[in-house]
Amino acid sequence: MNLHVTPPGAVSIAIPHSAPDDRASMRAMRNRFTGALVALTLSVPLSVAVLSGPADAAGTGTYFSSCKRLNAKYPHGVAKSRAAAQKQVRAGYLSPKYGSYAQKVYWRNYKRLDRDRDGTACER
Ligand SMILES: [Ca+2]
Repeated sequence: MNLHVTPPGAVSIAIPHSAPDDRASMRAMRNRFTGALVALTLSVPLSVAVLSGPADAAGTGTYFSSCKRLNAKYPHGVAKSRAAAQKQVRAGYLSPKYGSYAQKVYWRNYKRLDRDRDGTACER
């Protein structure tokens, strides 16, 4: 049993208990908020990945239409990293170029010229 005794002259502030409709709308609002948060969380790393991915590194690397042309400038190919270049050396090739510009050349051409996707284009 719940008795409310309000002294004369006191201001009573009624705080309504939330009706089922209110709870449903609160739940809908929370779901919308959660959905927006999830969308934001998913889109931020994605956009960062897009900005810093190979497409970005491709910026100014020279285009080569074939390995013959690439090897004319880089006799042992171009590697995406020092580790990738060392992998070629372990495999018995001479070291491909892997400096910052050689990396750009790699990212510009790797889809056509690094068919085995080992991180070095036109190794030999
Ligand atoms: Ca390769």
